[in-house]
Amino acid sequence: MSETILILGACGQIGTELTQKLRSIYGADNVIASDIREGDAEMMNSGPFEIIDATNQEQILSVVQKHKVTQVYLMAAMLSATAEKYPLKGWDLNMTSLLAVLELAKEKHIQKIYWPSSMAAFGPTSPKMNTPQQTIMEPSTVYGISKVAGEHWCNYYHDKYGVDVRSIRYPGIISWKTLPGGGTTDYAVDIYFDALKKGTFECFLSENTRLPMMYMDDAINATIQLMQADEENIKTRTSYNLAAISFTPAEIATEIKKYIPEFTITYNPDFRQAIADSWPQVIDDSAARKDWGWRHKFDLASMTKDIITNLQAKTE
Ligand code: AKB
Repeated sequence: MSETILILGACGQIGTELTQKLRSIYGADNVIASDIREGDAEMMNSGPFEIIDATNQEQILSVVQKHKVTQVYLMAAMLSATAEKYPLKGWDLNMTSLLAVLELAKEKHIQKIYWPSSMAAFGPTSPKMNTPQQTIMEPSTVYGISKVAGEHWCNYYHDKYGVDVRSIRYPGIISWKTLPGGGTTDYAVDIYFDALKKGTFECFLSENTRLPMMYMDDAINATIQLMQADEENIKTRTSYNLAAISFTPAEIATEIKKYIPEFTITYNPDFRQAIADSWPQVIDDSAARKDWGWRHKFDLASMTKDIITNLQAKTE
């Protein structure tokens, strides 16, 4: 069956690259990008685009009906650091948008939903090493609370109404095409830009803060692979743990120095340190590997090489 896909939050860090990849697979006309405001020229010119406030169920429904949408990827969200500053706004955006698309699926307007959860769904009482798929989940951030609640809503709509909703607990996602905004793992993106531009970087996390991370290419492949998996292979309807690499600011700096020997890093931890300290260090994603065949491709060395090569080529 042919698919028509709507991406909510298409202009964000993951949405931008997800839109490009889905357009290359399903055809540009079959992937409708949307966001609360217009995107850059590439986004606006590469296929259909609609202005949608992801918390407005009526707006979503009218675009779903206009384009006969079958699948929705809900990528609009307020990330951990920003949501700590605006707790109720974070909760409202993250929850209202999810409940809006779950309701549309319940009413059979759409057939399949993708919704990202995060490692932020874990908290200080979760095991930090090899954090299991199922374990204690008592997050200490608003973002994390919205992710745990969202996971349970997904599971509830699946069990109660048969909604085909699929989800991944993303680690920190590292990209060079579109910058993230408002996350605690953003340092691992900013560091590459500052290394190339200024030769130095002030890190808002301390040198030995180990966090699970993943290169964007792997994250996009995992997302699409999960959405394309046969329904009988999806055994988890809360959200799947997903992992690739775990590193500290000191380790990423060492890797960057292989390309930019004069690069220096300083540490000035701020409020984001407490958020990072509440999260896992290494995640066990064996359920995703077993159920739908997830494998990551990039480690810290290959990711760094790819990012630096691409950023250098862009500035030449
Ligand atoms: C954040 O730092 O808030 C996000 C996440 C881990 O979900 N990148």
